[in-house]
Order: sequence, then structure tokens, then C-alpha cells
Amino acid sequence: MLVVLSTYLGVFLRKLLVTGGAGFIGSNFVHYVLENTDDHVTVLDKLTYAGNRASLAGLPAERFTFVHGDIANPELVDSLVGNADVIVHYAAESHNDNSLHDPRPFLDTNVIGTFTLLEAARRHDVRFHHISTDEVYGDLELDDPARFTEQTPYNPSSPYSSTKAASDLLVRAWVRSFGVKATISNCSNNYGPYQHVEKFIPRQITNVLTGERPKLYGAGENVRDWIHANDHSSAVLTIIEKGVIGETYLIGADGEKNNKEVVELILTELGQESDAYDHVIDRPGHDMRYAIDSTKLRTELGWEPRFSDFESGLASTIQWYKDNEAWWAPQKAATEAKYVEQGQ
Ligand code: NAD
Ligand code: TDX
Repeated sequence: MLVVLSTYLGVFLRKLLVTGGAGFIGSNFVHYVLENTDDHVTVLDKLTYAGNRASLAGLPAERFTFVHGDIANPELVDSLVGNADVIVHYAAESHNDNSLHDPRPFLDTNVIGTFTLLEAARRHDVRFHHISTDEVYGDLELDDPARFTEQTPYNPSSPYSSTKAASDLLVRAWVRSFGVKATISNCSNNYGPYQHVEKFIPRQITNVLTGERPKLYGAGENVRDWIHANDHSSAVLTIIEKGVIGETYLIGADGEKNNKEVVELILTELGQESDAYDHVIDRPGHDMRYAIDSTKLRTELGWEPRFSDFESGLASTIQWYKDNEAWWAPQKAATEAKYVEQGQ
């Protein structure tokens, strides 16, 4: 009743400022929030090669505003933060391979951009939730029974993960030194709709759909801990609503799989022979294994993932790419040309 009435009156329970909301996980979060709450969402996005306005098509105009701009622009950020109740900070340069060839944008966005947002959150005393990654913890051996926890020491490997680690440390310092009301979440590898074709799962799905063979880096034994983007969104909303200021929460759904297994599943689902892929040169410094222990989030905040079956989540993701060729086709040729140049 409250929800219906507040929407009718144009009064929203919360005004969220979502940075990077035109990217993969940010757009999934915006859809999730608009479907499951009565909040108003303003997206701030620079629309880099990774941002796509089409990922936000069809959202209700009275509950959604799009602002095209840079999180490192202090005047723009200040004006938007001053009108928000909560900042949910997804914007980043996010691809490890790109960071190995051109690290500069990773520093500008992931470090200076986060700093710019934190300063505005401090000035306006606005709640801040920082989206980060399990890659800040480095990697694990294949035969190590351990998983990452909130106590694991930081040990990032790539320019991407080191800038994410730097951004996490800035958030912690702004909490302790200036009392900014922030929380942090470090999530494992996401899959689902609206993911750019440069990333592993969409690259292999769209390779098969365009008659190319999937490409595995090295031996393909590296392990990632997969979570559906929808489950990441429900976890972030839970932390915004129930998380303790100053705390870090790891997000994961017990989805460990090696890359070879994932490629074989994609090929089988698409009716191909399961070995119809190529091995290509490995990523320099390639992290071997990520694995998340999300006990804290589950026991302290009561969160549970819904997509516990990776194979059916993957099948529905494959179906989404089959149904939405117009969304990904414009980026496919340029993305593959870049990989070919890199020998991958
Ligand atoms: P993405 O690359 O798909 O999207 C990033 C978005 O940020 C794009 O819309 C882009 O236009 C925008 N952006 C980039 N620079 C900007 C700037 N300076 N100002 C404003 N907007 C800018 O990334 P993603 O995979 O959706 O990742 C989102 C967040 O989640 C990142 O912070 C990433 O570190 C984190 N994360 C990702 C994963 C994963 O599996 N993809 C896992 C854990 C954490
Ligand atoms: O063509 C490929 N072949 C391949 O074998 C590509 C693109 C990747 N890989 C491998 C590398 C990794 O072991 O697949 C795995 C996943 O690769 P990415 O999709 O590039 O993801 P990763 O490097 O694990 O990082 C992702 O998860 C953590 C996101 O891109 C990050 O933003 C997030 O922080």
C-alpha cells in the first residue's frame, strides 16, 4: 500500500545514485531495483565502450533518470550526490586484459573517480556502497581447500585488480578518517544478460553463434566462482538495507568451475561437439583460482542466492544472447579484432 501510494504521489522511499548503471552489473542492478523496490534511480555513466544505453531501455520515466557524465568530474558529481540518499558505485574500467595493454584509464576511473565520489559523499553526508571484486585478494592454488574471506590479506595481481584494491582502501580510509557512511562488497565472477562480449562467457557464446571457435587461455584449468548478476543485485540491496557501516561483505554463490568445463557446457548447450574450441596464448600473470566464502553475508544479513544451479543459469544466459543479437552484434567484430591482434 505504502509502495503504491508513494509512487502515485511521486514520493520515493530512497533516491539511489547508481554509477556505471549502463554497464553489465550496474544495468542488472537498476532493473532489479526498479522491479523489487519503490526507489528512484539516477544513473551516472560515461558510456565508455562498455556502457550501453540499450541495456536501460524501457524503464519507467517517472522512476529513472539517466545522466551522461564522468565520475571523475567533481562539479557534476557534487550536484548529483547532493540530491541522493545512497550512492551505489559500480562504475569502473573492468576488464583485466585491457588493463594489461593500457592501464591509464583504470587509474583515472577506478582510483580518481572513486576518490571524487567519496569526497562528495563526505561533503553531503550521503550513504555510500562500494562495489568491488574478489580479485583484490589475488589467487588461490587449485588444490588449496581455502576460500577468500573478509580477513584474507590484499594481494592483487593485475593493473585492474590493483586499482580496485586501491579504491577499497580509499573507502576504508574515508570511513575511518572522515566518518563517511560506507560499506564495501567484494563479489566473484558474474554472468547473465547485458555482459559485454569481451568477457569470457559472452565471448564464447557469441563466437559459437557467429561460427567462430571458443578461445581458452592456456590450458583452461583456471577456476572462477560464478554468480548470476541477479544474485549479486539482491546481495547489494541487502547490504544497503541491513549492512553495518564500515563493514566489508564477500558475495559468492558456491559456483566454482574451471574455464574448460564452462566452454564445454556452452558448446554442448549450443549443439556442438564439446571439444570444438582452441587454446590460445595465456593472459600474463593469469590468476589461477578464485573462491568466495560468503558465510558473513548469509549468517549476519540473511542473504541467499536464488540461481544455485549454474547449468540452468548458463542455459538462460545463452538463450538471452540468442534472442538479443541486436544488442551485442555491433561490438563483436571490433572486440574480436582486438583479441586477434593480441594473439588471443
Ligand atoms: P562494465 O565494464 O560492464 O561496466 C562499467 C560501466 O561503467 C560502463 O557502463 C561504463 O560506461 C561505466 N564507466 C566507466 N568509466 C566511467 C567513468 N569514468 N564515469 C562514469 N561511468 C564510467 O563492468 P561490470 O562488469 O558491470 O562491473 C561493474 C562493477 O562491478 C565494477 O566496479 C567491477 O569492478 C565490479 N565487479 C565486476 C565483476 C564481474 O564479474 N564483471 C565481479 C566483481 C566485481
Ligand atoms: O577469451 C577468453 N578466454 C579465456 O580463457 C577470455 C576473455 C577469458 N578467458 C579466461 C580468463 C579467466 O580465467 O576466462 C576467465 C574469466 O575471464 P574474464 O571474463 O576476463 O574475467 P576475470 O579476468 O576473471 O575478471 C572478471 O571477474 C572479476 C571481471 O572481468 C572483473 O571485472 C571482476 O572483477
